[in-house]
Amino acid sequence: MYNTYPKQYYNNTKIQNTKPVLYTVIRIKTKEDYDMKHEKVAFIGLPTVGKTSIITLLSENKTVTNYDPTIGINFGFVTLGECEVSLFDIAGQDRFKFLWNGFMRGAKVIFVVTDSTPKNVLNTRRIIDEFGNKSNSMVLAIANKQDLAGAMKPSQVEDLLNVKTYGMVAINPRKRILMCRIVKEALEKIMIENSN
Ligand SMILES: Nc1nc2c(ncn2[C@@H]2O[C@H](COP(=O)(O)OP(=O)(O)OP(=O)(O)O)[C@@H](O)[C@H]2O)c(=O)[nH]1
Ligand SMILES: [Mg+2]
Repeated sequence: MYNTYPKQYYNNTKIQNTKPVLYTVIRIKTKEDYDMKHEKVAFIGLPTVGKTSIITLLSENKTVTNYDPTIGINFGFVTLGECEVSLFDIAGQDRFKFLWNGFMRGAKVIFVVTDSTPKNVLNTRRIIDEFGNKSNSMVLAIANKQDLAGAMKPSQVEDLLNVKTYGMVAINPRKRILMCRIVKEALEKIMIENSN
């Protein structure tokens, strides 16, 4: 998973972290790449809700323990069946909101992530109103941090957000399979809808 805005650059100090970005851009395609379908999925939501944790779990099968705010965006990839899915995790901080529309463009599915606290869910509702309705993508929600005391149940979050909502614990490695299944089923549903 590669951050396009290396923190070293952002802090105006030494640039050390640009190689992985180039690697992503000029990656030589293999025959298998051409045989595969490619789809884009984006994750948006307020800071600290767990977007980076989710794409790290999906793409690297690792859990995130520290909070390292995303600067700009992170990319990740996961192969689900015959499909290589590129995962775009867009920084939640207000100063990066100008990026959201651009990076969501072309995404088949947009996951709006919340940390399942009542306050965050209500603020997430505003995000859906502002960004979700503009796009042609399928919009789904992730009620993350289900392990924390006081977390709203996914069904309660769904009632407030008015979009299909899945519970998640992005710091639990055993939840990776569930998260893969959620993404795969969403993409399959879109494919079926588009073929009708
Ligand atoms: N308890 C708990 N903590 C979690 C969970 N998912 C993520 N976290 C923690 O929440 C913190 C923030 O997670 P991130 O994934 O960095 O949050 P983010 O949404 O990417 O935040 P920004 O990059 O600022 O937009 C980290 O310390 C994670 O370890 C979860 O399901 N349960
Ligand atoms: Mg992040």
